[in-house]
Amino acid sequence: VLLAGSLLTLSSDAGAWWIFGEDKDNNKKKVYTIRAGIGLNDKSAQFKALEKWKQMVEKRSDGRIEMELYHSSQLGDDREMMEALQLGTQEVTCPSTAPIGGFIPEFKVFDLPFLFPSNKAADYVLDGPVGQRLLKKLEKEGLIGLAYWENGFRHLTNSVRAVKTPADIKGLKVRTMENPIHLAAWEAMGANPTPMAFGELFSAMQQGVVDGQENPWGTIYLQNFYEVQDYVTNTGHVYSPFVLMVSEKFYDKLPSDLQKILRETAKEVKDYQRKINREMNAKYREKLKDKMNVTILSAEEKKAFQKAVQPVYEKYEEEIGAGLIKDVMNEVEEYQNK
Ligand code: KDG
Repeated sequence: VLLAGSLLTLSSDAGAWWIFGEDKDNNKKKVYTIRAGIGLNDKSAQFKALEKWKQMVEKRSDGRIEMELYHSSQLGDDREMMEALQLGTQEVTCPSTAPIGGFIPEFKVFDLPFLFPSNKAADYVLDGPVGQRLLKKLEKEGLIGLAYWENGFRHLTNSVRAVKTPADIKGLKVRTMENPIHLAAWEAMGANPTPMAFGELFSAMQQGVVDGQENPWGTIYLQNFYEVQDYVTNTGHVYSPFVLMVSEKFYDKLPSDLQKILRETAKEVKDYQRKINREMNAKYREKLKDKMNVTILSAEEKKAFQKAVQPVYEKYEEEIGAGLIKDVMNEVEEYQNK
């Protein structure tokens, strides 16, 4: 009776009724804002894919999710952004797996040198049971892994000399991502590696704090690294996956239909992101020939680098887990025998 009474009172006053109706509507249309940040710039395949994802999410959620995109480490580096996701002060980021190793040790498996023979083999493992098992582990750290996107095979650039053999690497100061496996691999190849956030890399190369770095062709070109680096070699020493992830604190607040939209669209955009990333890496590899001294190693020459980093597998076997390394290798083999 009381409720009916109050409704009656409201409806007898046109203004109050309007507010009541509007309020109900607002509840249904609560808008959630996602701030998505990455380290690469707005020309990267990663950013183009985020733009596509934003369009899809905003459309499918009928405007109930709004996405703001930030590039070039505007919101911080990979590690800082993951920490912000944990705190719930940022909603989405897409780091390389390398810095994820500092949160979930098992992720270090993907950064073992020369693990994946091709990006198709990487797709098979990442989208398969082992990759998905690891994504799930992120939840322990307050992070929800939505999908693996691609950074790609990394190649060494430097400002000192052309690199054709591991001996040419001796003494080069190489910037690495923040990951002990990357450090160990470069040490094993004779370099003098220094971990550093991506946002500091260009000026570090410009000022000679480091001699070199390693990243995929697209990044070397689109971040203008050729302006401060003269030599590049197709070392392809490691394949870097990206993980598109969302803050669990934020995700838990979303109604389930919106959670589903995020999960589904992240997977759909994955194929687009990988496709344009591969096209860009192929295109910029050619374009770099006009900008840098490019050394292309034969399969035989690459073996010397592979041999040099072999001790890294033994060194990290215990920390990563011999079983996990084996699982990944078995899936790579399964892909190759398909
Ligand atoms: O947006 C991704 C970057 O933050 C970073 O992961 C790029 O490969 C990278 C690097 O070298 O730090």
